[in-house]
Amino acid sequence: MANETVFRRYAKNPVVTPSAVPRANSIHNSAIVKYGDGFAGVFRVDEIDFRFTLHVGFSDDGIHWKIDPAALEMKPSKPGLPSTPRTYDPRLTRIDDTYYLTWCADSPQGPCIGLARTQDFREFIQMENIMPPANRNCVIFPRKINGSYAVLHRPSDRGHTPFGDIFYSSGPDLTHWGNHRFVFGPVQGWQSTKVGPGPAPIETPEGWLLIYHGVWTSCNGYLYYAGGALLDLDEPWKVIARTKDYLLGPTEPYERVGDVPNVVFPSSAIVEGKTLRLYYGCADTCISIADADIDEVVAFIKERRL
Ligand code: BMA
Repeated sequence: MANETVFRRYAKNPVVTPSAVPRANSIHNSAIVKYGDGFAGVFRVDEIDFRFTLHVGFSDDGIHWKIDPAALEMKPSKPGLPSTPRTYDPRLTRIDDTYYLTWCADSPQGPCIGLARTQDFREFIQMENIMPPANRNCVIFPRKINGSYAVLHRPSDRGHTPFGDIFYSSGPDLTHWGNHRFVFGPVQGWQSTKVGPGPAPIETPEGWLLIYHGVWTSCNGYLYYAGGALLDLDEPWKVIARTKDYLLGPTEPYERVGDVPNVVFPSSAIVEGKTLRLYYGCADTCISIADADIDEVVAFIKERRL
């Protein structure tokens, strides 16, 4: 049974399951944006040989998807860029007419953050990695802030990372990053082990709306929840409000049962009118959606703040 939340789950969840890609063992934490008259996505696929690959998909309605059975191959912007053998947890951000893809790339030195750009979801140009190891989550803001590109990210370790704070960094050109600021870290309860940024922050009159994941450690392992925060528009490392109650937690069978049980992993948000549609990975196995009125999400964060 669903618990109290401003999000309403889609009745036919999950909307994307491993049957969408022939070689998929699972398909989950994925990046979806509005594109043309419909939607485009970069999907995380854990294949049946346990390679982790990214696959491009298109959809007219955001629910029914045609996903490329072949893994995405990127074109390097210059020679000598780090190779990306194992790729997962993509995020997409549109800035002007370009979509920027970030993802976690396992390397011998630990997980780091890759970056590519595309305008048509057919050609992806790989750029310099955004973050060195160890870092496992990174998303770009949808516009420059005070003249600089800006990201939220989560320094990590090589393993399952029993800690984790969200940091802000900015830079002039998507290659050189600095001005690192702590944004927020774990606090008691469902977000007591680690936190990490989810979809690209959404600009609202009340601040940047960030949906993030928070992790709790039970005697049986990690449980993943979706929380919300409002960050200052000009200085996004300043937290205006942050949820004490989670926005969405693993309560449905498809969120509780899968390769990794009890995981709700928010990775994309689409705003159309007043509706915020959240795409989230479920139990590291499939993808679901939940809708909310964006004003109600903002009000929830302010009312149920820590
Ligand atoms: C995190 C990431 C996610 C995954 C989650 C739960 O560390 O690797 O991709 O959904 O663990 O297994």
